[in-house]
Amino acid sequence: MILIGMFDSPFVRRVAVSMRLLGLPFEHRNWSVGKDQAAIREYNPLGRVPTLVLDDGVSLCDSATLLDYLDQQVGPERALLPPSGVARRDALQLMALGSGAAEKAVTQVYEGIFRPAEKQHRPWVDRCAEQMHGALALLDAACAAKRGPYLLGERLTQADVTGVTAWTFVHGALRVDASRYPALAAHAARCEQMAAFADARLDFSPPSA
Ligand SMILES: N[C@@H](CCC(=O)N[C@@H](CS)C(=O)NCC(=O)O)C(=O)O
Repeated sequence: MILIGMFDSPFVRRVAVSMRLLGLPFEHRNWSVGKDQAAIREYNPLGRVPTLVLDDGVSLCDSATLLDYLDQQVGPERALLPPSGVARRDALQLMALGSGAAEKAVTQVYEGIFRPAEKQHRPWVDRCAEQMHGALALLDAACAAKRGPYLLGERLTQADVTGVTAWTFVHGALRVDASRYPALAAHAARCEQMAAFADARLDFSPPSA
């Protein structure tokens, strides 16, 4: 499989980390949504990343679609999203908070890199920041309340992958202070030591077009 997109995208990164955790090898095309837009569109008319090109040539887009596909490949015993019940509900909710925070962070970053200074609208950026912080506060509370090494207990799930990659992105790209979300920052620091996260390491200079 070919994974398209840079690891400075939290959405690309949650897919890369998941593939590594699930033992699914991939070739990485480190393409930027700015300068490599035309190349990305050949595989995904939305021009977005992550895009995953399967071995039969089919291209899938949107990280949620990709994560579902990858879980299906390994079966319910190894899938990162719990198969049913309260664990599935809670994992999906935490994933929604993580990806929602990441989306609001990406919007703030894009305001700075895709718009000329005179067209940037501060109230919109502030609103996105507030929404992002609302989600981060809930993720931090979930990390503080966790009973075990991972968000849902003894086993690492997609809630951890999405929450941690979202935090690492906002901390790196927007310089959100770790002291504001100590439990989330500590959980992320532990997970980032794992090989699956380290292999998809991003060197944070803020994302570029
Ligand atoms: N909901 C999408 C969001 C993906 C996304 O926002 N990707 C950004 C990079 S972080 C992108 O492709 N931006 C280029 C664009 O939207 O034109 C997902 O989960 O994959």
